[in-house]
Amino acid sequence: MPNVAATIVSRLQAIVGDAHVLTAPADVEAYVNDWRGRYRGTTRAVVRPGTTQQVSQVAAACADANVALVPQGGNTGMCGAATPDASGDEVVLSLVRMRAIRGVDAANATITVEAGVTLAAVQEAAAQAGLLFPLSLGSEGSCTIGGNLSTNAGGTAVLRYGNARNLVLGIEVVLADGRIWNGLRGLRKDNTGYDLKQLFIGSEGTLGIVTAAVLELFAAPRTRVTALAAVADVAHAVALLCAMKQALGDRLVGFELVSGIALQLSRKHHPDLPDPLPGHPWYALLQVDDSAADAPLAALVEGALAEAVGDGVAVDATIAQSHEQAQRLWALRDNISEAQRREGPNIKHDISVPISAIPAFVDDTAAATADAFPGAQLVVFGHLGDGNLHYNVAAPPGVEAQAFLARTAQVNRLVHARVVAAAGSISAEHGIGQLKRAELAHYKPPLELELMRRVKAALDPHGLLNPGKVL
Ligand code: FAD
Ligand code: 2HG
Ligand code: ZN
Repeated sequence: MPNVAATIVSRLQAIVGDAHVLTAPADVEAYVNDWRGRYRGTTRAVVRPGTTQQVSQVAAACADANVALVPQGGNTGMCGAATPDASGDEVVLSLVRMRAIRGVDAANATITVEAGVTLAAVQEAAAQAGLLFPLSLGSEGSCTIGGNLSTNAGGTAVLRYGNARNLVLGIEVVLADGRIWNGLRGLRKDNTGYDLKQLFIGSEGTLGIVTAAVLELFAAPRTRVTALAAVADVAHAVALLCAMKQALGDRLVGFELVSGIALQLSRKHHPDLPDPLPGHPWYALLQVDDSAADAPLAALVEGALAEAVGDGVAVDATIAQSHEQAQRLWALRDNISEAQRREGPNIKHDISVPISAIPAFVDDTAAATADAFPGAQLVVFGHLGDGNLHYNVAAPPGVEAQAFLARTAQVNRLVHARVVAAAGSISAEHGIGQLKRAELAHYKPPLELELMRRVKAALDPHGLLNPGKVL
């Protein structure tokens, strides 16, 4: 009898067609590396099914052959969660061909999309229907809805609309054994037992393969104000956040914190971008939306910011005068990640603590980092409105990046110990993947880990879905 694992490639070819099973090194190259260039694996094959039925048959064939699957969307993740291991035994299951928008129900304010649709394409389809899909990330042109749900992505509008999991009404999932669970319900209220979809959301491809989802849409903003404020320190940024929430209510959609260092790094790699309030240590970028076309939003925001400056909460502020100016302010913020990548490797911490604890966390961690790793460069920015900071640490000038990366475990411990002391989370939005597995095992209470393992065993008893990730 032929070895089933050895014949898996031909079985996959029979399911999806030869053209959609990639095995040549040049063809699989883009699927075995991660966006940050931190992980590299090898794969038996990359299979690219075009329908849910094909995903189901692929999963069943792999289960039969005891071959592990690594689901992958846009491959923009930050934790190596979509990269196969080095064994060459795993199959990468790319969902990028599943790009159909199955339908928009305007009266129900929902859109049903397949897993491989990019986030930008969902936003665009919602806009064409006169509605808004509010999830928004710097990677939105390439990341996919399957990846967004599987990482429970956050982004820059969580303050108003919540994380990805808050925007999902239903999902379709292929289970480890190939069965299809059609949970594509468009209901806002459904208390018929456990909310199973939420188990799959944020599970990083370890519990099931998301093939489609029903997403919630919202009234489109007709008036938008984008503003940049300079503040003296993080405590003042938090005070400004509180003042803006009070003044603007839920019209405040995003409130991003950017250190002066992070902003200048972004400009270093995009010198065409503006520097409207030069020379400050910290900035807050605000987005304020109203669904009414004639809302006096600009006057409201201007008044609130003027009061904040008058009260000494902010040092200075500027409001974008056009859509183009607003986009350029957002580009300053959104390009930080890419600018840091161009600078070379860095040690990322994607953390959350209660918003009230952020100023002390930032001060204390900066002092401790300077003590333990003199000259280490801190690039701190993120979603202050959600209590989520990207606390990235890069090598001191003159120190070879790889030599500094060898100290990752110590740097992680320094930062994460302070996160946990502040009752925070070591992964606010990027997930665990392979990057933070050891940290998860170290910090999660044993009972939570045990419950997670039991869920994993129930849904993937043979450990064939994205092994070596999360747990
Ligand atoms: P991938 O990277 O392909 O996969 C990510 C994980 O999901 C892996 O575990 C993979 O196995 C799993 N997966 C993918 N598709 C499926 C599926 N259909 N079924 C089951 N599992 C699946 N993230 C944020 O949260 N907030 C941000 O603001 C943000 N900004 C970013 C900015 C930049 C410039 C970049 C490069 C990344 C950013 N990210 C951000 C990280 C990343 O874009 C998100 O995690 C995104 O949700 C990943 O989507 P993807 O399609 O690229 O998934
Ligand atoms: C962002 O908010 C992303 O820009 C990426 O989550 C953060 O690169 C990072 O550390
Ligand atoms: Zn982020």
